[in-house]
Amino acid sequence: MEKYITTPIYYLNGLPHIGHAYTSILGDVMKKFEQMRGNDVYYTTGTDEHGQKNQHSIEDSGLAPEVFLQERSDNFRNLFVKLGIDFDFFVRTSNPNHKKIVQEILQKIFDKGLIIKKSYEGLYCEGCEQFKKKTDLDENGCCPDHKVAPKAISEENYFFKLEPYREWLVSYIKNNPDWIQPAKYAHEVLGMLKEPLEDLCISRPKSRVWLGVELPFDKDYVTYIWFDALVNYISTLNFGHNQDFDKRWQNSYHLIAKDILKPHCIYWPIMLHALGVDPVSHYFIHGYWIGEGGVKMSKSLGNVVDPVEVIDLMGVDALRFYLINNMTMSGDSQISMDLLKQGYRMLANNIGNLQMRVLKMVQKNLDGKIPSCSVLNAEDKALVEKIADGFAKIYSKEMSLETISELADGIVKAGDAANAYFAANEPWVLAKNPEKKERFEAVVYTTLEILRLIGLAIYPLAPTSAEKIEKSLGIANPKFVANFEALLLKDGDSVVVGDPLFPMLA
Ligand code: ME8
Repeated sequence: MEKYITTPIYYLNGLPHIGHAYTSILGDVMKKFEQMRGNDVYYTTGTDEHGQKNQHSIEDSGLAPEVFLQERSDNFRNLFVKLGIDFDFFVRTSNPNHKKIVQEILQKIFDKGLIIKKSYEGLYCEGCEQFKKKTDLDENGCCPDHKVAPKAISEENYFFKLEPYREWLVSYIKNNPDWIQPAKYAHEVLGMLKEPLEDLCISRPKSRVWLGVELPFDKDYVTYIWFDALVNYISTLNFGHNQDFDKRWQNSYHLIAKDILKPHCIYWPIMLHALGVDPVSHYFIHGYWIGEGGVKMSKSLGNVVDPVEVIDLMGVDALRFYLINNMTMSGDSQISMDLLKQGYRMLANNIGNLQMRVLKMVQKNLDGKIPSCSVLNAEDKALVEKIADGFAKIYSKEMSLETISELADGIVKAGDAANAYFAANEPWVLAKNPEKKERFEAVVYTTLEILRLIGLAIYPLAPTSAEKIEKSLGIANPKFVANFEALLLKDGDSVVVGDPLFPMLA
């Protein structure tokens, strides 16, 4: 099946942090998970290069806009490459094809008579790039996310009427309970739809904002950043110029954090509906990584964990695993260097040590060769099969945030079970007794086979480690396919004792 996974495209007013890394890693994990199940996935991430917030950063930098945008966008792209993120296309909204499609869509909606011009007064939060209602603000009259009072703005602009679509959207959400996941966010959106929707201001006068896509029907204006940015999800598929557009769009997944629920789950489906296009098939919405001080990490607040520092300390896979394993489904999740180190040690003790201990035993006592599975007793087999079936079950589920988090949990549990089995059977004692040779071989085979299954299952989360695990078990060209048949390790194959998967931290 053809599938399409997207992340938000990130603003360029700061450096990428753990929050951005997380959503883009999550998309990559989902892509690999789907690929292991035989699906053909197109995955995009990228940068949002227009609007007032980016414009002010360019002005502050003193650089030429193209130079600034290129440099800042490359920061994201380079980090994502470093994180092993296998995107198929890196979106940049400054791309001429994207701009052309934004203009075509605006013209279509304008020609349908859905856009009007009027003067407007409102409170604008530059951090959100959105007008705010008084009821959206905290007790100090500030934006709850950015802790800054929005600016009062009065100007003539173009507007897109949302209210005529409200009833349709409410029924769509109610009739498609899996559309917005987790369900609490669907309820949140339904809450926003209780009141009539204000007209969406879709333009900005060039006198205030010059960094944007010019309106095709008025040269004095640029397009509102959200109207432009959301279109990336279909301009990437070359909407309006691609006969196969529906093939991907009908199995599409938007990954976002809860900060951008309203533009994604209200403006975007309405824009598409006005164009006669179905909404995205699924939204997967996650919470925030909360930094020190207990507030959302953000560039504007300056309390971010630097992903490059984490990679330099503990490597890509440990960071990827930590993020997937520790984002709670119910809300926000704490992150700090100390917590990351704890997560690293857990991986090192759980999978890393086990792998090293058993491989060294094979090297020392079995001439480096994998023993035969014929010596396994019923208990050994039951353990391997239980773990294999557990992974098979997870890999047969509908893809969701929950499934991916269950996968991380299943890996840790399989590692725990293998460690408990290893400790209880004391192969280091068996190895010394020639009469127990068969039992020794059975314990070693069982442990190696569980490691093989873990290596397969962990691939989406920790691809380099997965490859290392499989290769250490004598599988020269590992294929990462969701086939969890048990007892496939071949006797006589040679194990390879390499460096530890997760060495002691400096
Ligand atoms: O909103 N925890 O860009 P943005 C978890 N350009 N995820 C986080 C996070 C945190 N603390 N901080 C950021 C924009 N993110 C628009 C999007 S899409 C058409 C346009 C992640 O740079 C998360 O995915 O503010 C969040 O939704 C996104 O970055 C916001 O990135």
